[in-house]
Amino acid sequence: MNRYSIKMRASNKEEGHISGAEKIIPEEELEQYCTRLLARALQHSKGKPDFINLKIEAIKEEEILRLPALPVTTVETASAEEGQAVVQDYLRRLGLAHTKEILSIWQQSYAMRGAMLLHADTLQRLEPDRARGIRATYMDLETSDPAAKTACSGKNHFNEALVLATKVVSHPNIVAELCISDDPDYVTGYIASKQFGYVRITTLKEMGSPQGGRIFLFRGNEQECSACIEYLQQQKVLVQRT
Ligand code: PML
Ligand code: MG
Repeated sequence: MNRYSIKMRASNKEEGHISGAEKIIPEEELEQYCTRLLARALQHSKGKPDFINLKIEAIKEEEILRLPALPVTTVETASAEEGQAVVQDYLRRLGLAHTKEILSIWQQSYAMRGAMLLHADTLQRLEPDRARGIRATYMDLETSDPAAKTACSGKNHFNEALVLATKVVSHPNIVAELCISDDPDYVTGYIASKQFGYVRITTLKEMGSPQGGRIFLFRGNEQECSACIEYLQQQKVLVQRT
């Protein structure tokens, strides 16, 4: 089956980045998804875009890696403080020593477009471009469920994050991913790892805060780091939910 990757990004002069989304879909669905992503770009609550980019690339079936979605659990928390303590506890359980420092470095990712790639033990930052960060891309949920397809016209934070986290933590050198949304009204975040799966934390920041970002925690040598960045940015992945 011929597949295509479609990526949409929209921006305007006042806000900068407004919205972005991506899909990997069969050729016969290409037209309808272009329309949906365009609608999504035009209807975002952040404002009207003055620039919309739709990038479409053909993908060969043999280039695609299929991964089962991480198992999902939820921890209910009542405050940002409680949520951060849960993250710290999971980092400890993953065998990391510098849990407090990692939480504090996480805040530096809030100003970045992509994610921070941080050495889990030395706390060295590993992104080649620190302002841009690492953008995990070329991934989608493989589904035949029509409801999931319709949902594409609006953002589904959870589905999109589960796909990204599954791709990211499936790499052998990634120990965990931490994420807080930058959407002011979305306070659920997560810590994902091979060991504990995708752990949703219901309150991880204050309501109304536009501060959010991602850290990928890496363990390995320089060569493994280059291979990991290549995987995060180039490997085509379809995530399957059972
Ligand atoms: C984002 O805004 O893209 C991050 C979404 C985090 C989703 C957390 C969840 O609902 O599980
Ligand atoms: Mg956002």
